[in-house]
Amino acid sequence: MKVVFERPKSLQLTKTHYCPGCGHGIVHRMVAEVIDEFDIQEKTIGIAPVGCSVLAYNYFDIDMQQAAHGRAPAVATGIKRVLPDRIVFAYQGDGDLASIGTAEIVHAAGRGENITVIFINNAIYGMTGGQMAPTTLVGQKTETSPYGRDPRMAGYPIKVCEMLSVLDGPAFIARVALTDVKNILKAKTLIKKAFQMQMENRGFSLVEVLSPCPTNWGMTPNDAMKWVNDEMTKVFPPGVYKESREVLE
Ligand SMILES: Cc1ncc(C[n+]2csc(CCOP(=O)(O)OP(=O)(O)O)c2C)c(N)n1
Ligand code: SF4
Repeated sequence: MKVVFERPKSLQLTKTHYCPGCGHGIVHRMVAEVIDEFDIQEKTIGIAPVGCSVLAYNYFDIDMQQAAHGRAPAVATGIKRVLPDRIVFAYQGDGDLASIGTAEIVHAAGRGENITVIFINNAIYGMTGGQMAPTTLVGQKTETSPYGRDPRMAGYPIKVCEMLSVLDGPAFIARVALTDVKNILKAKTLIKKAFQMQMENRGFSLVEVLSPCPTNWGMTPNDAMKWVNDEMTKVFPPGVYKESREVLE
């Protein structure tokens, strides 16, 4: 019988702890497929974050390093500088990247570190019970904003791609939404491009993935996908925000 669907070899043969309909599992698979397609399993090092994807080191079949809260870009920087022939990526949620580690990501991008960051924006702190994140939409109800995020009290969502793309350091900054098969395939293309940028020594690359958290949004997986499409993309428009930067000798 012809095999039409296989587990990427860069993913461990194990069950994940993710909730049904969560975006983390989809993105893990795409990252693993990219690693397989570039045939870099033996030389890729991933940095696991805090948050729901903290156990990423149990799911990828590659070398992994755990970073403290928000520090994944700094850990990735250190590893890449010591081992420049490796492909190094950080995998971070929005609480990890846009709140706890704001300084780390801005400075790694500004330095143009030759690393790749996969940034999962689900507009909420997933692991710790659904508190408001820097990416929570105005009006969005969370555990800590039960009447909806009020910008007079809590400010406005932080737009990471827009913010980083004005810096000179990044080579590739893009955002995509996990809303349907077409966009999931697009996410894979952008993740592959981000890895390729690093392999060509172009410097910092980041792909932001708008991703559902049905559990903390209190929605079914289908409604959560629809909410990403209908609400999140209005505030965080998908697209390529930056693609440039010459290779420094
Ligand atoms: C300095 C600090 N702040 C906050 C926490 C608690 N904490 C651990 S994981 C996490 C949530 C991370 O959420 P996110 O990065 O959005 O990932 P998700 O779970 O949504 O995938 C928080 C708040 C902590 N341990 N230390
Ligand atoms: S709480 Fe949200 S982010 Fe965490 S595993 Fe469940 S759906 Fe995914």
